[in-house]
Amino acid sequence: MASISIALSKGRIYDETAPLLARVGIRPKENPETSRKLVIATNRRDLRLIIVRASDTPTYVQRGGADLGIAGRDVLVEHGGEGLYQPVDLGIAACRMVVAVPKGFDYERVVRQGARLRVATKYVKTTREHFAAKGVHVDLIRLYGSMELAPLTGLADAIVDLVATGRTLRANDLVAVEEIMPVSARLIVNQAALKLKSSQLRPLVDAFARAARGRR
Ligand code: PRT
Ligand code: MG
Repeated sequence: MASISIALSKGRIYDETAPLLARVGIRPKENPETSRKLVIATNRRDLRLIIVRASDTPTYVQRGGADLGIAGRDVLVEHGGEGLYQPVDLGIAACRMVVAVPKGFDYERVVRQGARLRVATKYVKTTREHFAAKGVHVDLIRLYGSMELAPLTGLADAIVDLVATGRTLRANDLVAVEEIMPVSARLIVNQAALKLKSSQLRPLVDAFARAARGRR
């Protein structure tokens, strides 16, 4: 049997994927959260887990570094999704991508008046497309994390980031003024692998789909 691999990231994605893996019958030999190994064997001799940065998952699967992957819609939209099938919305790691501004900042007025908006985000492409569609001129400031800090320090007028409970925004006196998209994690598949290893991959994709339905 050919060897197959699933790329996923530690933290939120692994936490919420672990019960799905169990339901699909995949038992990692080590806990990725505590192990330093980046390639983790499982109870299935033909299947291993590849531990990657969340934003690298689509790249690994697109280029065949992994056959399957689990990635947030935020990461997939920003990547573009070329070379990937996205057959299953797993419904896990749910949140929303929003535009947020400091409390008291009149976002609607800036948009109405067509003023330039300085927006900090790690989702540069998604953000550019969102504001282009609205006809709003933006100066994009690319950050790699802690976007919430940008408006507090005068670096930006607004941010585009993910919100789950809303606690982080509140703690930093920011408010969401616009939803860009609802986000959850999807199962992704390398298109060539699905053809070449279809006898192994098709049943796995179906099993993930059933496991995801089961958790709702
Ligand atoms: O850490 P690294 O740089 O490797 O990558 P990452 O930070 O993108 O990874 P991780 O593990 O933090 O997130 C992985 C995926 O989880 C994301 O790509 C999303 O699809 C999903 N997800 C779901 C979230 C959240 N919910 C979320 N709340 N990712 C991040 N957040 C952050 C958000 O950016 C903000 O800073 O949590 C904060 C807001 O949370 P609340 O609950 O205070 O609103
Ligand atoms: Mg993180």
